[in-house]
Amino acid sequence: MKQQKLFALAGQFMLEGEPQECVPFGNGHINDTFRVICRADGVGGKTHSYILQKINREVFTDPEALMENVCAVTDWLKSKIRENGGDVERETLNLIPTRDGRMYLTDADGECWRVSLFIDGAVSYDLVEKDEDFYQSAVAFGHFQQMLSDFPAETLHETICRFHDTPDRFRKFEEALKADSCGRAKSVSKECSFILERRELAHALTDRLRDGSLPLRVTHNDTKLNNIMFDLKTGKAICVVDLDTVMPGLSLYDFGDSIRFGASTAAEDEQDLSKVSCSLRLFETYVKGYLEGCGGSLTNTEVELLPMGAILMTFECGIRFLTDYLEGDHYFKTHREGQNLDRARTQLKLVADMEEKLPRMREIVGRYSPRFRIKSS
Ligand code: ADP
Ligand code: GN1
Ligand code: MG
Repeated sequence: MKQQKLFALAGQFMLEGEPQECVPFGNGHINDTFRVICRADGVGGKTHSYILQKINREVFTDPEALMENVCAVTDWLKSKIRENGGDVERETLNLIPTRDGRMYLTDADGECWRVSLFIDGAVSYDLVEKDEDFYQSAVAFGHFQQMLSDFPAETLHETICRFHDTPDRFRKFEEALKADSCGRAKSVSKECSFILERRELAHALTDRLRDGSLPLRVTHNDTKLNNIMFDLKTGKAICVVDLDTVMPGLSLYDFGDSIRFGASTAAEDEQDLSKVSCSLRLFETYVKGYLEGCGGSLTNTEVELLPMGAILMTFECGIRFLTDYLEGDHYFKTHREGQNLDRARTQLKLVADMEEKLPRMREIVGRYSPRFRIKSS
């Protein structure tokens, strides 16, 4: 997109200074994200950075509801952060209103844009570089869960219907496979069989929600490592970003999605599957941090099912990537041919690996949860 158009869009928000630079930023799969650098008038004027994002309208069909959620959740978090003596400008997202007081802007093409403060001196990671970072992210996501534990969940909109309803994802996959709109099904029969053999698995969490053995909570629902910012000086995970999918859900979704992405020994789109496995060392690191961050707020059943959460979220993501591949890659952004298929393959490889490691995963969880001793069978 042309700089001039981006400058004009950014200029409609309450920014400090004039936009000087606007560059694509980050590795998200959904929204279009830019970093905008503004400079105040005069020589040596102070610079201010912002994140400008185009909300993906194919994914988020009701931007008004989405932005209401983000505003409500960030207001809530800000009051908690203040109570804890934290820095509200760096520990949660700060949305910048438009010059006419709206929280987002609709352009002439009907696209929706929003701006938030850029979190300076911080970075996000696409792969775990140090175990300590993964531990920090676990504490932060656990703490995020805890800060929202008394948020009135019924006031939140469901920004994506049935987002982590794995049986529904399974049904949609079967439909895509049947329709085979791009003629790709034949080339992925091995992957499809792997999924189809696990029809029962898809119900592992939703059945427990339905029968009341798992509590509905306010959850982030997209807890991958690059949705958390780390302070460059202290190394601490300071801010959870990408709040578009915050809505009622299961704690196991958040735990599981973090493991799926962060405990893998390879990138999400790695083509050499021999490099892909679930690191039990990283699994243990995350369990420790997450249980600490949650501060004893999880029930025994939630703790017991943490390993199952990891398997389910990985399985679901594999199903989603493969469905998107079958349907012609219209949901997740891709940067090369076959990328969604590669992503699906890594997820399915991880599922197989986690199934084998399940007894050891349970044993690890048992070690970190004194209230709960899990049999490793
Ligand atoms: P997507 O939904 O496409 O994943 P995100 O909201 O996660 O979009 O943004 C993409 C990336 O931009 C994030 O992974 C993070 O690295 C970076 N990012 C997002 N918000 C901020 C912010 N306020 N300050 C600094 N970096 C940010
Ligand atoms: C998307 O937006 P991003 O890149 O943080 C997706 C997640 C998937 C993830 C897979 C709204 O996350 O659900 O798990 O890609 N977000 C949405 O990497 O669908
Ligand atoms: Mg993201």
